[in-house]
Amino acid sequence: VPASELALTAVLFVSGVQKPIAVRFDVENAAYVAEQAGKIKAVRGGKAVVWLDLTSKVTKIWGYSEQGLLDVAFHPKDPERVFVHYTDRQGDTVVSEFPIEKGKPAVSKEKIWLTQKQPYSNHNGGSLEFGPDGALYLALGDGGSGGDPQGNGQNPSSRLGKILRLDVSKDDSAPEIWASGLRNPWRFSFDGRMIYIGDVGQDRWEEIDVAPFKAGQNFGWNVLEAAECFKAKTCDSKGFVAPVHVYRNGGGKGEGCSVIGGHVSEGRYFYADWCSGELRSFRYQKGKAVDHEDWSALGAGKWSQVSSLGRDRRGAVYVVGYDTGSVYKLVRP
Ligand SMILES: [Ca+2]
Repeated sequence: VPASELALTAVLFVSGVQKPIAVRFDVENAAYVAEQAGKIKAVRGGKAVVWLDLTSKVTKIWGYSEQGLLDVAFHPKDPERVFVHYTDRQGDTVVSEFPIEKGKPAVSKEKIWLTQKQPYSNHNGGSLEFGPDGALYLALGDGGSGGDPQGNGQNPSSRLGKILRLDVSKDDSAPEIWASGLRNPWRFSFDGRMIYIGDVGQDRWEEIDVAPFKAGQNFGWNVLEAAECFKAKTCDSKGFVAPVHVYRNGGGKGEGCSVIGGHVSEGRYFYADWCSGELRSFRYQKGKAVDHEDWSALGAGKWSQVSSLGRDRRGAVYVVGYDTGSVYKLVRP
């Protein structure tokens, strides 16, 4: 038992939610759980109550599909603005905003900021995060299928395979491409002036990128899968940001199947894997991932299929269990 396991324990935060994919916190640090089928539930006194129902707008979900409601983000300063990221009834991406009036979102006043055609049902990205500059950042996957057949990751005129920046302080902003060369960055987060991206891998490698908060960086997909050439035997990796941490995936032979990017708390970056339910952390130091720790034992009998991690406004980390329909909070005992 690593010594660090003694310093954290996982306590049940809320249960009885259906296929949860995110836990988020508003300006007042009140918690909300987003369900993939389209409901956002407010957690009040340990109970989850429907707060915003987008079921009629989002793609009907099935099995372990990658569509539906994907994330929710509360404006960091304005308590009357909430943003959502989902795939619609046609399977296309929508990022929109609802005004919050007297604590309730006005469902009829949806403002659509972005729509994006999706060529395949998978790799829709998901994350919605406010950056240190106050703009809203969102992740779009490479469009799907396998291997990025359309070459979207490296196509500077496609929004797919990118992280986009949206200045929501102006009424009529258009999204700009902020980072490229990503396969399916389901979850990314900011910590100070750094971005941490969990980029879900193809045949061999799950990847975590850590980079300065700076526009125009290219993370290599699909020339590279993590640090390896993807299709060609040799390739030119010049100009691509190399991952700081990778692990093997694939067919139960690897360590997992899909990285779930997480959050930094007290200097540790926590992340998980969708299949294995593993929860791990590292510290980012001078371009390297160091002090790797395995927290998976905290989840024994508690969660399976981790879909997301959360961080509240005081810095505590949460684990979202998809199959178990529950959220756990990591606390110091
Ligand atoms: Ca990469």
